Amino acid sequence: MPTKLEIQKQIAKLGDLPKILQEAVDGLNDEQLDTTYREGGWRIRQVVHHIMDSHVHGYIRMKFTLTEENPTLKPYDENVWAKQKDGSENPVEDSILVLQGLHKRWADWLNSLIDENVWKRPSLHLEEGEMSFWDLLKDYAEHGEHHVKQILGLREKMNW
Ligand code: NI
Repeated sequence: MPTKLEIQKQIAKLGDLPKILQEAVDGLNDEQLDTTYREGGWRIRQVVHHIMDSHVHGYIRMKFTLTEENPTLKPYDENVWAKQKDGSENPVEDSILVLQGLHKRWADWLNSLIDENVWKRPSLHLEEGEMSFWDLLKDYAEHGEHHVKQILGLREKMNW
């Protein structure tokens, strides 16, 4: 099981995501936002909306894992979600606004958990198998960072 410090580090990373995401897209125009981060990949705009789609699930999944016994985590088809109008055409600010509120609640909630045993609580992910409450935190903290790196990588490559 992780140390208190490791847990605090991941919660802090989760809490910082909206800010670093906002910085990553700062100053990009619509044409730039509609550029794919790699050939055949999602456009930057879709990546931002995908983070929101994913992290709304993440928050709910962690809530269920804490409040129910070994819940099955409902999967969703992220590519289909990324093709929906709101996930592919809306301003990125729509999702960043949600993420600002969501991640504040998420990090505040996780910081309020005192019982160390909560981090071992299990859930069932249909593709990944058993996942603990700690696995979920780590995965979502790293997930946001991973996509921010894709955006920053494109900006560097394009010299934006
Ligand atoms: Ni993703």
